[in-house]
Amino acid sequence: MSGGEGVRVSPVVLRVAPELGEVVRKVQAGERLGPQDGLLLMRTENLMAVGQLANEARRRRAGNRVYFNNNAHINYSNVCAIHCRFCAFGRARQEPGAYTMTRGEILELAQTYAQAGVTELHIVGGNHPDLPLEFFEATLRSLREALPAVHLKALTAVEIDHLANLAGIGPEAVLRRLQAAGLGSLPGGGAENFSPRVRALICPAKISGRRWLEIHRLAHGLGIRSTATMLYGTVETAEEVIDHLLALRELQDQTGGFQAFVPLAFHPRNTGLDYLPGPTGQDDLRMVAVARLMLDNFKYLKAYWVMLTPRLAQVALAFGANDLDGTVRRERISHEAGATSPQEQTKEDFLRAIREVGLVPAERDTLYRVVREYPA
Ligand code: V47
Repeated sequence: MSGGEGVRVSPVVLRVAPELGEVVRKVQAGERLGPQDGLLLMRTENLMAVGQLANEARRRRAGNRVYFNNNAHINYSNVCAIHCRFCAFGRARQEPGAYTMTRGEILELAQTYAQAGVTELHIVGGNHPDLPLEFFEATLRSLREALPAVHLKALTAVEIDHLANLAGIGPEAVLRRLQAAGLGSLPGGGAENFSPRVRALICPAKISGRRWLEIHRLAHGLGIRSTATMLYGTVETAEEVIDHLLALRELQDQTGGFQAFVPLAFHPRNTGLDYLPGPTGQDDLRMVAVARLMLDNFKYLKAYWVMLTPRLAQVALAFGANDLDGTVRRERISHEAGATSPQEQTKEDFLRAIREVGLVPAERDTLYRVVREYPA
């Protein structure tokens, strides 16, 4: 963050949370926060003070617009060769409930969504043991030919790594081939928490955090923008949250290729970690606020209503978030893990949620170009 002007942190913050004095000073001076500042923000009992600081940082960095888009998710297959303990979506090939869509089915569903006006398809699935790179090239090509105006945000770094292994080539070559076939950007899934300790406990067979970052770096180098995420509410410590955010901030300093950050609230139901309670509502808000304060080089921070519920996502707009993701339409990954949010939000739902809290709605495309502005 640069320049201290415009930060209006109420003196009440300092009175009720004196331990944040140095952090408040840094935010006001536009100084970058370090790991110890992050830990203070994670640990202070005064969540409202953290929220107020983050709200001011959001206002200064990104203004009063709150963004959303008209998008749809297509989860092409739940067949997955790695069995992450936090996931309720993945299935072994022969397991009841396993499904894989054909290219024709994906195209047909995409066309239905396009008729409803979507500008983005978010296409992700499991690490399918026998869907080769050629399947994804052909699928993206048919989608691009049929729907040239729709942005294809497809395949997480985990799937890119898997396709590279199947094809016996490197991830950069995979990204180049997919880009030539119509890939527009990479979604942020699969980051979880980068800590090797956390990964060993919750997703031991998944690519490392280092590999996830390397694939996003390669994508940025090819001009493919991407999203950053972090799963929270499993077994991570406050230090591991801050380290994850700092790793994202460092890569963003180097490439500028991340468009947005999305904290993902763990949903335990039907997962191998169903004995965990999952994050509290206060954890959800703290994660949004801490991310806004630590990620000073990210302009957009999503309150992902699918995992937060639309009501808490609206509250998160006062804790540093400035994007509500999109209409989504049909989501399986968190709903299979117990998410209680609806399957879809309409444009009117977003307009109402944003206006009710005095902010200004803007419909965007995937690359954050404003498609339509609305009065406050
Ligand atoms: O990759 C899986 C996580 C991700 C669970 O790129 C879980 O703009 C909570 O990545 N509880 C999928 N989280 C969602 C995702 C996403 C969502 C919205 C926008 C963007 C973007 C990306 O959700 C998975 C995994 O990291 N996840 N299981 C669970 N039980």
